[in-house]
Amino acid sequence: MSRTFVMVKPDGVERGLVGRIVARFEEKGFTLVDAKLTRLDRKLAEIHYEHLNTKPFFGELVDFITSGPVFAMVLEGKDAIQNARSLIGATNPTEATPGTIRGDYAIDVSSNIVHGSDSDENAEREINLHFQ
Ligand code: IDP
Ligand code: MG
Repeated sequence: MSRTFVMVKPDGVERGLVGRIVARFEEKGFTLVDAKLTRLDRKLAEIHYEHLNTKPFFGELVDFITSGPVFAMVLEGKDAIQNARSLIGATNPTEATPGTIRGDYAIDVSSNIVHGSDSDENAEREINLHFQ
């Protein structure tokens, strides 16, 4: 068993998709171990996405993720990071397979509905960052 950090982004919350997205993870077999509706301040968002701070879209990314409430979760299950990433789908929704969350609910890479940790060490870092 391992844990991952998943967050419904402001577009998903605004579109009323939180319940459906949580259900997708529960149906897959994950256990929800912690969750909160919250809003990231700029500093927290910059730390969350610090690995991308040299990218040209970094400012836009921080603007977007701080633009409204997010729904942050800790999910537990076997191979949690990999299983969550495969359910979430490719970063660019154009390449995300139908049946994945991004494949079914998103159309634009800059508002792709959901975040999921990409490695064991980032999962631990993100859980500690958002659920102190
Ligand atoms: P991930 O969310 O699939 O792990 P990352 O490479 O960690 O993808 O990028 C974080 C977020 O930054 C993506 O989910 C996406 O919303 C945004 N992003 C990634 N690449 C681009 C881009 O080329 N233009 C605009 N936004 C991007
Ligand atoms: Mg990532």
